[in-house]
Amino acid sequence: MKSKILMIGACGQIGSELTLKLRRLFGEENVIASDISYSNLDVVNSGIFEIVDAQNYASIKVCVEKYKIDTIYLMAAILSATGEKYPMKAWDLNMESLFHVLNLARAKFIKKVFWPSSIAVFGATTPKEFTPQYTIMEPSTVYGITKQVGERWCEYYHKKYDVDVRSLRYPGIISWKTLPGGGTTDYAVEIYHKAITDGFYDCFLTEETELPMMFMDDAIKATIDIMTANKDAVKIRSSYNLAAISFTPKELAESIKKHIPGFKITYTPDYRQDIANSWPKSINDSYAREDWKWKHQFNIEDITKEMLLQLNKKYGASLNKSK
Ligand code: VAH
Repeated sequence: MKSKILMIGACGQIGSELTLKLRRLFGEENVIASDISYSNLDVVNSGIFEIVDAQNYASIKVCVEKYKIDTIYLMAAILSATGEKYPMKAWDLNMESLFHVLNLARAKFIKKVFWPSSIAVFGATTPKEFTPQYTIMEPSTVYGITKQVGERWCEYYHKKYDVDVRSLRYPGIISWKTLPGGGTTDYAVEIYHKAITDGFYDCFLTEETELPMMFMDDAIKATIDIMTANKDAVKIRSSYNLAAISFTPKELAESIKKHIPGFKITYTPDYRQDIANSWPKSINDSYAREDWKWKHQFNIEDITKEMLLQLNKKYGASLNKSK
């Protein structure tokens, strides 16, 4: 029997694309999208959509019972940069939503949970190159703290209550369909938009700030791979390191210049530089590659080519409209 999926945070950067992909894979009628507002019309208009408050247990439970949900993807969260502006809001949303979903699974209202962690669980004292799955973790952002604590609770609920919760430590995610919101890696999305609209980008990180990154299609594939893997293959129930590539803003700009020779970039680091400095440069995801055969596909040139192709279409269309 096909899964009945509830996507919480379906209007967000990852949630929106995950919803559209799952609808194509499992049928629109089997993927219920939800968020706190109707902020992504592609998602709202492509299938069943419900307003669900991720911080309200009853709000989630009503939706689970109404549609006989058996699987929840919990994609609602406040990310690193915004979390530093509103620390208690970030703690409340990121933790309350996780407990509600884990408790629904513990009470057997649902069977399976996906919950995203992040490389933000690592801190300045973590080895920065090829960061291992098991190592020092002293996150210095509220977002990173919620992800570290969340991983502990996921593993606890799995061991204590046999909850089938699965998780990935996402790197920075690059996509063209939905803008990211409030992340430190958002420069790697903004730069493509500005390269097309302005031919210029003022980057909020320094040119040599190397960070782990991934194209959205790879992130979506990894998420579906781990959620469809045999239960016994998912040996790590805190969260798996997940990697594709790493690059600096300078390297990304060079990749764009191959397509837009006149593109110019300047660097004006802001408060997000301190966050980026505390994160790894590259990630060792050998456990994911071994346990459930993870393999990334997109390198920096593939990403730049696809981002510029799709955004040129998007802006070209809007530019034509404005004429
Ligand atoms: C952020 N995009 O920048 C998120 C992500 C690894 C970074 O968790 O906060």
